[in-house]
Amino acid sequence: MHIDILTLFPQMFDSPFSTGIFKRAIERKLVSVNIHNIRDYTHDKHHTVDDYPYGGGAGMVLKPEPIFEAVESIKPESGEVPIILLTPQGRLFSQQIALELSKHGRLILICGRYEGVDERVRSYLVNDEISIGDYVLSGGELAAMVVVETVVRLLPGVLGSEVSPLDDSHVAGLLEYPQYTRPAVYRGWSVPEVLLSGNHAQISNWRHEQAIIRTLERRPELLDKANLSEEERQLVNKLKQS
Ligand code: 6GU
Repeated sequence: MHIDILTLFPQMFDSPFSTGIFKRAIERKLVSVNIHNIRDYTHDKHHTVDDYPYGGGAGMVLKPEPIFEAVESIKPESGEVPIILLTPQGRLFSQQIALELSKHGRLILICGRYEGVDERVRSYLVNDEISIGDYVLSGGELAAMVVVETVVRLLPGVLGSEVSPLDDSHVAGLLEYPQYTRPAVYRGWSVPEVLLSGNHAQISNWRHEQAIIRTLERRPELLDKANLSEEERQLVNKLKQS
């Protein structure tokens, strides 16, 4: 997958892309990322990227020309490429949206600025708008990193064969079960007996039940959307009554 990111703050992307699974994925050519400075697409002496809002009001608005020109210079002539504006007004990001984006060979992300982006960018340039949650960031950069990280770890080969992203919380629609490692007793606190039993069927049942209990306690609304079997639904109902 190839990802282009348009931003006013390219330096912000230095460290996330040079560490961890990202660095490995880039080195193994599973993904490539190009960061473009929107300011490089201005033509005036002062490299102006924003201007006062028509009609008045506080804050500055990102001008349309540099953003259109940046996208036009990197976008291939043909093919459906998602051109995504990161903005608090976008659709709420989720694992499902990440999965959908991971199926494309290319993505173009535009980091907006909280105060605003000229509406013509929305109307005539982008074809998707994403927000990462109901809170305010000064710009779309951190949101773009969240989206890119979530998408990249879904690409084949990125995590290696030993871990499947399909087991993660939110993929099955449930939160993950509790995990333990050695020592078996720490400060008098013991690891649940069943995990030491070596009985794989029992362990699997316990984990599944814990995932359901945890989801019910912390994020009950997720259970309404989760794909549960009849047996699991009965367990949920039993737990709700107790
Ligand atoms: Cl995508 N941008 C900004 N500025 N704030 C946000 C956001 C995006 N998502 C949540 N808050």
